[in-house]
Amino acid sequence: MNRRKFLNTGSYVAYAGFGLSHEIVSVQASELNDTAKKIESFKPLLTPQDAFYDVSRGNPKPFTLKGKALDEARLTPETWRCEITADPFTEEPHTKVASKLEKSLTISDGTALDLPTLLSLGKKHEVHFLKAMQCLNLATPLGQGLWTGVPLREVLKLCGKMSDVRRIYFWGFHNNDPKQVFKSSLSYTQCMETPPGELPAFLAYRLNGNSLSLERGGPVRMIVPWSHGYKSIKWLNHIFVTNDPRNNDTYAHGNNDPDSYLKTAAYLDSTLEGKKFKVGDFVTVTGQVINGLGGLKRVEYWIRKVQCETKPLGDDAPELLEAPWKPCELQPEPDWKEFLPKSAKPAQMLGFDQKKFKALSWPPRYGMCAFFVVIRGLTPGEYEIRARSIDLNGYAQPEPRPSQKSGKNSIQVRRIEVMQNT
Ligand SMILES: Nc1nc2c(c(=O)[nH]1)N[C@H]1C(S)=C(S)[C@@H](COP(=O)(O)O)O[C@H]1N2
Ligand SMILES: [Mo]
Repeated sequence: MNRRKFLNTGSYVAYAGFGLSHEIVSVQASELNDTAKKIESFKPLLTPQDAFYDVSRGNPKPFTLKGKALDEARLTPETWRCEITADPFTEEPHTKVASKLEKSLTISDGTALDLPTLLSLGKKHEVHFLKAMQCLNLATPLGQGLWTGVPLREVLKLCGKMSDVRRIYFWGFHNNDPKQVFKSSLSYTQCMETPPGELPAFLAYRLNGNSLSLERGGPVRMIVPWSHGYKSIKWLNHIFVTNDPRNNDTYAHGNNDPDSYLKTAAYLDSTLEGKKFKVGDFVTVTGQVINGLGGLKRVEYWIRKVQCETKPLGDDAPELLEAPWKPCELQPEPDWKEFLPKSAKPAQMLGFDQKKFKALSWPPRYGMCAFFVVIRGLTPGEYEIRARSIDLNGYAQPEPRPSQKSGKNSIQVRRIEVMQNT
């Protein structure tokens, strides 16, 4: 980072809070882009396929298969097939009649969906979606990608008329071992109808403009734009419609909210943790913020001086709620025409103004971007730095969904030390 540049272009805002005074080196709008480019700890807006943090069950993990085993698992573009079948299940009082499909698609009768058929559906129905992949149970975003594919509802139409269907399940290759199956589901409505400006659940075959890698769940993976990662099933090979209205996702068994939406939340980069600075140094705080269900108003930070024995603060501690939180900057929106793979069309992007090719919100809905703040003037000592998001309803993280089993969004803290110059 170029400190001179900050010094020359920043206008300084000073304030005092809780006996602590420091300067926020504020960045003028015209300088935002230049400044952001110099911050080395920013994660890229589009995560390369192999740089996603991986969350996969299975033993062996499907992406480690090779050669004949890979063909037998139907995990190559030529061998990939997806079956679509109906559940004959009935049970009083909730499921009086069984679901039906006019036409099932199965491997045994040679009708299962293959990749050429899916790609040809894509010529008419393709969608692109910039999505933050976030595990409901992890406090760091896994990555962000531009996912491309065909809406699940268009694929279901291949089966003709559906009747008495209230949930749609899907799962992927699991070593033919029922104990390893990882499945997820949507309600009939969530599958068939999409709110204006949003995107439907879709079968993705490209990521960042390239074929979806085996490690990221290729040849074909489900993407559920609004939800946490557990709905986005990798190595997809079965779609199963049922009239059982209950949610029986694999994640429901783990005490998780099985119909969660992504949470609006700020996540601090871990690079700051334990860092030592000298008096007069610029302290650059960075992280990533997800624009979730409640939208995003801003990201804030709070820095306080601490002693070794200072007790940790709960997210509802009065000191924290009443602290002098100050706004952070968001990484600027890129020039999408330059930035996105050529194949991405604005008309098929969630939350984009189709004529201007700009996101309707920043970061785009269910996407994320980096945030930062530059601080100077800290006196020697140890500090805690926190960040939180404020949603469009005015709720500060982790409200309005403090239950961490509907997504990890507790307020993160990093400790740094400022040392006396010797
Ligand atoms: N088939 C299958 N799909 C899966 C999983 C899995 O274990 N098996 N894990 C899910 C979970 S819990 C998450 S958070 C995301 C992680 O996606 P990634 O590994 O591409 O980052 O994949 C989801 N899809
Ligand atoms: Mo997950």
